[in-house]
This record gives sequence, C-alpha cells and structure tokens, in this order.
Amino acid sequence: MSSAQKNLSQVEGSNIPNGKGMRIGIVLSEWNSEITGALFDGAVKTLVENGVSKDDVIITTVPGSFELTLGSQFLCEDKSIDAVIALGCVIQGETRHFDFICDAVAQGITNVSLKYNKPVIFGLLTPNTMQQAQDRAGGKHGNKGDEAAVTALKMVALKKGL
Ligand code: DLZ
Repeated sequence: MSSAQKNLSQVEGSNIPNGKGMRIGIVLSEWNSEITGALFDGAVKTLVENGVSKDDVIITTVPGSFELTLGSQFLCEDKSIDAVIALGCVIQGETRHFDFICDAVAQGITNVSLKYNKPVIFGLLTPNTMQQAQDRAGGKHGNKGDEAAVTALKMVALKKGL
C-alpha cells in the first residue's frame, strides 16, 4: 500500500504495545543525513513515548544504506537487544545503483532477522526524489521512523507473547 494513502503511525496509534524493559537497537545510515536524521528522531521519540527508556536505545551508524545489513547483524549479536531498526534513504538516480542497494538491504536484513530470530525493521526510504523523502521524514506523509518504531514494538511484543 502506498504511504500516500496510509500513515501507519496514525492509523495504528491506539494499538501500540508498551515498550518498558525492551532494548531496541537502531542502525542509521549517514547518506542523506538530513532525511535519516529525521527518521531517527521520529523513531527515538516514538520509542520513548511508548515506554522504552532512552538508555535502552542502542545506536550505531554506518556509512551508507548498503551497510545497514552488517550494522544490523552487529547489533543482533548483542543478546540483550530485542529488535533492530534499520534506517536509511536511497534516492533513485540514473543508474542501477539504487536497485542493487535496495535489493541487497531488503534481502540482507531479512536474512539477519531470520538468522538471529529477532525483528529487524526495514526503515529504508526508497523515493524517486528528495521531496518524496522529505514528505516521509516528518512531512505530509508522516515520519517512517515513527512507523518503524511502532513495528519494532509490535514485533517484540509478539515474540514475548508467544
Ligand atoms: C554510493 C551510494 C549512492 C550513489 N547513493 C546512496 C544513497 O542514495 N543512499 C545511501 O544510503 N547510500 C548511497 N550510497 C552509498 C552505499 O550505500 C554504500 O555505502 C557504498 O556503496 C559503499 O558500500
């Protein structure tokens, strides 16, 4: 579903599990830092608003989105971390670089998630333009960092409840 039609952080707002006691890793790409910084701020704010202690948010940065997979794996190796949120932004260019990075991250973090049996949340923006990125990083389509945080809380609660 396109994010123009659905802002998950608003739609699912009433149903967010309390994150008290959860430890959440965030891996943040330095490329397009104006965007990834906004995603990060949204994710941390949402985690803290929903009961996660700031001390339980473990942050690491990687040079670009391609490195989000390995950064996620480093965080997953820490047994105390319940879930990882991977945040990046790849803007469509004129070459196939975009496709290679996006495909690699999607596949990579899926593999890490399954290998460690932990939620690794796909917080990678893949817009055509910088404007589309801004619209989804605190602009008119909300903040996908918030949505990634909500997804992390839901997946940790799901696992703890099983
Ligand atoms: C090289 C590159 C390019 C062209 N574009 C982006 C981008 O839009 N967003 C992003 O997060 N990273 C980009 N990178 C860097 C790659 O993700 C990666 O860091 C390098 O290819 C080194 O592995």
